[in-house]
Amino acid sequence: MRSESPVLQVDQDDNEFHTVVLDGLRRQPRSIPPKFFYDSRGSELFDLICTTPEYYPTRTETGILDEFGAEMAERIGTSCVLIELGSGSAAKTPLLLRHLSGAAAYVPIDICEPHLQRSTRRLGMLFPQMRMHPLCVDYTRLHSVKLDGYEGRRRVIFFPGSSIGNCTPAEVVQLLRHAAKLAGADGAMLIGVDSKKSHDVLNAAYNDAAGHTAAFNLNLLARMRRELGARFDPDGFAHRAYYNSALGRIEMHLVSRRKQFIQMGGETFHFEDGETIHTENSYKYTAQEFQQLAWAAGWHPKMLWTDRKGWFNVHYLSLSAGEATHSHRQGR
Ligand code: AVI
Repeated sequence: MRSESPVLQVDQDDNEFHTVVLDGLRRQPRSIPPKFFYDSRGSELFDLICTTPEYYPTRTETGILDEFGAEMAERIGTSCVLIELGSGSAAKTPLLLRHLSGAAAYVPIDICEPHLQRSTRRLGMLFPQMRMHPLCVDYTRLHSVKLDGYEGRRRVIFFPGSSIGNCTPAEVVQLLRHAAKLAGADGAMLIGVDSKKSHDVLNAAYNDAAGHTAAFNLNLLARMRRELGARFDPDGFAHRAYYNSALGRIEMHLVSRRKQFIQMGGETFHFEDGETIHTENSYKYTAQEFQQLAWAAGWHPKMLWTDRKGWFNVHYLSLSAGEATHSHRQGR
């Protein structure tokens, strides 16, 4: 491996989980943001979700990257610095990195340090010539990321997996603005976005028969017990996920199976039977809806690749207005 930097921690707040959970339990309706799913176990469960037959986004996006990775590399420039947000296990990254022969560096950014270490090691072995520059930070705090060096190289933000769908539309615009700042004047972005489609397909994707999505959702409660000393019966809650068509999003909730309470930090939180903690939104966008958000954040949508069924889009955004625009390309 050419040069593997140690994982750098950026601006972490050890108490954040505690503060945010208490705050989320105090509010009505109750909610805890999805970034807290991703402890080590949660990240493993997410990888399992991605292997289920129902969860189509991973294999669909993988197919697009496999088919069009070379074209994407040509658009972003093969000698760029590739900055991946929420890199996780970086399973799809080789499909792009294999075409970036002259890349200055690969900069994975992820909240989960063990995951970051494992994936950086694996990619370092696959691409020994490439500099690995991992950063352990929550990508929703992108504004706190400073990346020095790499002058004269184009910076390209790679954000696959449709993780952008876990932000509200207003947060999307803010995150895309921060990404534009990090990318700099002639920067670019490749971003995977899940599309609107049949409600049956969407509902099945978040209610897989193997129960991995349920375990992923319920793991949040296990974390609260283990890490925050929260006291309650873990069997007292169940997983619920459904497509909210009015808002164009999947919603995930933890539903109280009966009247009960959670004790934490000296406070008691009463739950009615059927009351929920809202744990995740996963927004789905048509190509045009997403492009509107990109425009609002200062990006120029220049191209998009999609699969045969149009279930998933990978958008190419540029900060230079003058760059050529191409219509979209659909997979086989
Ligand atoms: C990471 N993110 C894009 C996933 C999604 O589809 O919203 C997280 C997930 N939640 C349940 N299943 C997958």
